Amino acid sequence: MNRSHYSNTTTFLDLLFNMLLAFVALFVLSFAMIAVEKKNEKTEDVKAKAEFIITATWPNDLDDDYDLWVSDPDGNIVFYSRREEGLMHLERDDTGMVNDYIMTSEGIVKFHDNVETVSIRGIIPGEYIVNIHAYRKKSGPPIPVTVKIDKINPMSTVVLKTIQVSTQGQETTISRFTINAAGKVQGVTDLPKSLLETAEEGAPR
Ligand SMILES: [Ca+2]
Ligand SMILES: [Ca+2]
Repeated sequence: MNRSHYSNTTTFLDLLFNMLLAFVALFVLSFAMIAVEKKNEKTEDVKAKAEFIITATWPNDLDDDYDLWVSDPDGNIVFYSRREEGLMHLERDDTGMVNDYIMTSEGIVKFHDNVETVSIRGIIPGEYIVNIHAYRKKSGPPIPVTVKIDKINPMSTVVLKTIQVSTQGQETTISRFTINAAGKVQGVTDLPKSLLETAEEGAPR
């Protein structure tokens, strides 16, 4: 083997080694990128747990029990006695002052706010109806009940509305809104529709 041949072989081996290093580096990098993508997917999963949050609030010092009734495009209705239907979930039925004290490991904790919450975990395209029903109204004068409908991904308030509830048994349609397949809110009206009557009609006899 002459000197130049030896030198050529060394250069070739160097080149080969460098190429191998580059391949290894690319390989490692691609795995790192897959890991990052997976992490992002996980974060998306957490974010996607609720697409819409509906809250109803009324003055904290009242022992009145107002209820959220929500229907989806498949005809499912959630309220205090059907807490989970389709992709909707009644997170909390606030009954005025009755369930304001919560037993925890730290003792009794008072939850002072009058707030009832329904979450919608996924999108079914079509019309949703949100009603407020005055289940128990101990207070005399008309009471303001505020309902907020928030879209989560991305965050925006679809409806923020305060109604006056004057009698026990009063049912008010807060909003009817239509969601398209992409999750976009397209139409919002408040044309009245009773969900108590709808639930009764649909109930097995
Ligand atoms: Ca309630
Ligand atoms: Ca309460």
